[in-house]
Amino acid sequence: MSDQSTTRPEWAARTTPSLQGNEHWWPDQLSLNILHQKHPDANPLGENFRYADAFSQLDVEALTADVDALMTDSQDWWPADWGHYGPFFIRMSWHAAGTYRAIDGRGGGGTGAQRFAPLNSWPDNGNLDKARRLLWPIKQKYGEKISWADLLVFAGNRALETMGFKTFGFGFGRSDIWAPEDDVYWGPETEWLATEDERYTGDWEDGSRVLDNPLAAVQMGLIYVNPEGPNGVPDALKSAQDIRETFGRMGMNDRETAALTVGGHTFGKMHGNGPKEAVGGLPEESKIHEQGFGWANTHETGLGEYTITSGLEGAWTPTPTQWDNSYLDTLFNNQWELTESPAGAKQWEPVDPDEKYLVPDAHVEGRKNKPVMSTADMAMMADETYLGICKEFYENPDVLADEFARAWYKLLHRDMGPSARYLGPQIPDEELVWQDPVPAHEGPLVSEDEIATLKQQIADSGLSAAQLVGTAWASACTYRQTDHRGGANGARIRLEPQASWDVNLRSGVAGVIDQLEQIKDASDANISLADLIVLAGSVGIEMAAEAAGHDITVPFTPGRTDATQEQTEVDTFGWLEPKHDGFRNYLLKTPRGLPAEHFLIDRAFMLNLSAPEMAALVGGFRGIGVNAGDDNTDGYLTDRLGQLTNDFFLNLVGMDTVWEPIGEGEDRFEGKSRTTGETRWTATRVDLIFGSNSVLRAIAEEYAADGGEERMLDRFVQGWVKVMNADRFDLH
Ligand code: HEB
Repeated sequence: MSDQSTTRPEWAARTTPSLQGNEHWWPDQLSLNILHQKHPDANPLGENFRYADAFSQLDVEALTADVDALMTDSQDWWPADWGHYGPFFIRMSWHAAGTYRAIDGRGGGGTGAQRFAPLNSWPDNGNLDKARRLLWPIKQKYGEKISWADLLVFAGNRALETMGFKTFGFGFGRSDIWAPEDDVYWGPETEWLATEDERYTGDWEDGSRVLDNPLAAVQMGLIYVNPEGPNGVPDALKSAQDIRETFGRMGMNDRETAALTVGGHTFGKMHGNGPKEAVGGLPEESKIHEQGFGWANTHETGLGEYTITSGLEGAWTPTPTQWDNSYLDTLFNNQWELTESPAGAKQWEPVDPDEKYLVPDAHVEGRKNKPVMSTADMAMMADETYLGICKEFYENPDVLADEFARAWYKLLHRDMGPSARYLGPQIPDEELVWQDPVPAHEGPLVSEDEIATLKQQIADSGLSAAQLVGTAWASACTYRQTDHRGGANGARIRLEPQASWDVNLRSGVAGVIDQLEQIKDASDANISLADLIVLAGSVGIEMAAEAAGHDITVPFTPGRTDATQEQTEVDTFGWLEPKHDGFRNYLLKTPRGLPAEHFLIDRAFMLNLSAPEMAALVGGFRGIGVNAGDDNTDGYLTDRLGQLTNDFFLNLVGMDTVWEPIGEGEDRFEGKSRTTGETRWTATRVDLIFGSNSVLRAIAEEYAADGGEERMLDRFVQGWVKVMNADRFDLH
């Protein structure tokens, strides 16, 4: 494995910007880079490329036939075990999708991120560089019509089908990124597979051991758990605990977790037939002539029977390229003892197994090997709950097949959001609650005249601009581009769990929605409450702008529908709760003790906003008075509250005010007149960051300067519409 302490070449210090760049001098400085990662210029397909259009030209049957042929077309440079690449591809797809975590929606196979660091070099992704290269001729043949992201996930799905398993279906539609993701927190460690448990608090003993939020893997560089047991200790019960927690973070329950593990390890083998030391560096640090290949193995031929990947060695079943019930048969009907693989990894082998459990060698004709289990596999038997489920699966293979098919489908598609984003001919009809379904729109869209009437009724309702804007924002701002969940469509803000979220209670959202529902009920227009909430936001903005002397119209696109409570997965929607929303100066708590401004940037990222759009929205909201909580007036740097103005920026960047922290922490501040010393305003870190951070200050100055209010309004409306339509997959 790679040695992280490798000395850097002497020239590196003179070229690599990050070494002597700003991040080196001021590592704690707020970085806005994550907002501008996907620069259109970085996309070789061009700014106007739409994957859905390119995909519509794809011959899916031809692609499938080519993938099928590849499965058994063993290449000398990486021979297939048992002449079938299927299991290898399943592992590749599972590792692509399996980085997904429900808490922040990050990870997953939706972007093809496995092509880039750090994922391409994670120890757990060992030798998957070869799996992707095996697929290259197919990617080459179909070009832009099939994204890498789709191909990496499709290959494993198809692999299951070629080995006799009936999958639940498949949705294409994942478009590629072109550079590593910079926004993902993978953990605090700076060393691969560090075992100091830096990401945990609490202890095993009293059950208080907790994995840091939002992480979903036990060690840096793993997808989930350590196969050899927690930190390499072969304790199957503790392994079960780790499995439960990490799979739970992906939104998988015990049954789904057991089905995935049993189903997955019905296929293929582990690789560790040689000394670990024979394995070279990671792909991202490979020599230039190695062309991106990592894990060069100097043991014997370094491939085929000598392959070293995880270090564990052996197959789980005697029929590793065939769907059957042999995993549980092998697990339940053998006595297991702890042994070591040739690479020194701890694993379990049967004592005197019956001949029928022996596994034909993957490469050597005539040789037979004992099956093996990892400690994580033993967890399926050691843990009472998993054991009960697995017994049921063992006795009812059809139940296993159905639950594995559904869990696998969920695994591959979970990060794609609603099924409206799926493409292709293999999408199942069944609606699944984890897809956050909304009803189809029925009947004619609300007409321009009806919209005008409704807007007038909203304006006459007595609701303030702040209430209208705040409620529309509350409805839409749950969206996250990481897994495309949340947003205004469905009007889930009136359902559980949203209706009970602290931020919504504090903002009086329910009262506003009541009034809007009355307007809706009294109207003949075919408009959903979801649409009406967004329309009300437009009315609020237009009212606040008019009060400041600006005549603007906020574009509104109807077509949303209202979801039911049954269509809303209460548990996992809980992860979408805004515990912080800098746009509304709201902070219930800061995860990981990070300063509040980091969470403003994070939410702006989730909403796909640029820094200028984010700034315009924050500044505009402060003028209108959209803070969560009636008593919360932090950041209202204006003498004419309720109006859409640039006062926030004007008063922030001017020299009239001196700011001082209130109390001990640097969380809230008091702004005093520089001349009289009299207190004028209070503000939070999220407010003051616009004057303190040099990049945000540059934007703030532009908005405060002559002509800046118009520019700010343009960006405000642009950002607003982006947020309101973020989940309108029908429009993109
Ligand atoms: Fe798995 C393989 C672990 C889950 C599927 N895995 C494997 C291995 C290991 C593991 C260690 C070996 C690697 C090498 O090559 O060396 N897993 C594991 C763990 C877990 C898992 C610990 C948690 C519990 N898997 C899983 C899932 C799936 C899977 C969920 C799906 C569904 N795997 C798999 C496969 C394989 C593996 C298919 C084979 C591959 C080959 O053959 O190549």
